[in-house]
Amino acid sequence: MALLTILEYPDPRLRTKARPVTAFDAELRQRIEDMFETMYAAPGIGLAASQIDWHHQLIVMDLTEDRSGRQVFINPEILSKEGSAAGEEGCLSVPGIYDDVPRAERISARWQDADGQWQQQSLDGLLAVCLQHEMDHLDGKLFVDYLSELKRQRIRKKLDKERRSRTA
Ligand code: K1U
Ligand code: ZN
Repeated sequence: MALLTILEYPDPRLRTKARPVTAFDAELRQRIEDMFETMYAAPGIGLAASQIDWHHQLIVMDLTEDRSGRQVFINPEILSKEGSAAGEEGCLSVPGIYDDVPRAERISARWQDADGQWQQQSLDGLLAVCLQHEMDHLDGKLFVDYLSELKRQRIRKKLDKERRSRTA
């Protein structure tokens, strides 16, 4: 297993559009394991492949505290959206920043699992919010894109300052 580097805002590679996953092989299974290890170490509840600079439609998620709820979403599609839920979100690519983002409250989605089998389910609560956040990553979109330009400027400055003090 390997800990992978998570790209940080405003890295332009985070804007790359992810391509579909086509090979459901041992290499993909290893990447999924590495992404779970990286997400747990961060720590986070979700991670999109775009964040580790692999631009394919792969997401891992675990909303449990005891790491018992591993979920893998490959080539996900949202079929329908209902309601609205504006909640506070964080992002491992924008460390230490939390803000409200407007999301659909319930979604119906389909995706492939690690064996390539199609799954379809209605999702709500944090699972629905997290999947929308991670699917934005696959589209090259970040939660800060929903905020004002002034907030984004402040966030860029804060993260720059933190990076400079880390490397000093
Ligand atoms: O995509 C990411 O960067 C992961 C992100 C997912 C997410 C969180 C909240 C709302 C929407 C999407 C995170 O995991 S941020 C960290 C976090 O939420 C968390 C960390 C430790 C324990 C519990 C939560
Ligand atoms: Zn994120």
